[in-house]
Amino acid sequence: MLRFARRGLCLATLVAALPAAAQEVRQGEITITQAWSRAAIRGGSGAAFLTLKNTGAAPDRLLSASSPAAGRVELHSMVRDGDVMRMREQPAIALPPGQEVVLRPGGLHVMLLGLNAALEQGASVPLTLRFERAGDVTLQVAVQAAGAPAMSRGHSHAH
Ligand SMILES: [Cu+2]
Repeated sequence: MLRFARRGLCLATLVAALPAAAQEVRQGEITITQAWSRAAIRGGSGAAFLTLKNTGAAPDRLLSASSPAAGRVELHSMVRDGDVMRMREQPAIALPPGQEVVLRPGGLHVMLLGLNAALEQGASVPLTLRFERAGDVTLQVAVQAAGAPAMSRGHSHAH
């Protein structure tokens, strides 16, 4: 890193690109990449996003998630209701064999409710995912700026 210290622009580019490429986690046939969350305040709620790839030949499902940082963690989707996008809890997220499922703003996400500490930019938060076949895995979710890729208008965190 020191070698790049004088090249301010390059360093900034590297840092900005880091969260997306920071970590690849494998659990059984499931590969998890690009785990990130937006910054959020203590007592509020946040959302975590990640990419799940089922490299196996059998279907799997993400059944639930948990985190010591949140009082409760739910799997959510976004559904259009007239002009407004609303969040809906999902009992599970299907992971078809050979396919990639992307949790992203405006779509599927892992909802962190009742944060017991602020999610601060640059920090990371542990998140445990429970898969039907692959089992449990804990990974670190990189916290990005609160304004990082905008979530769809109308995404309400009021629960
Ligand atoms: Cu949500």
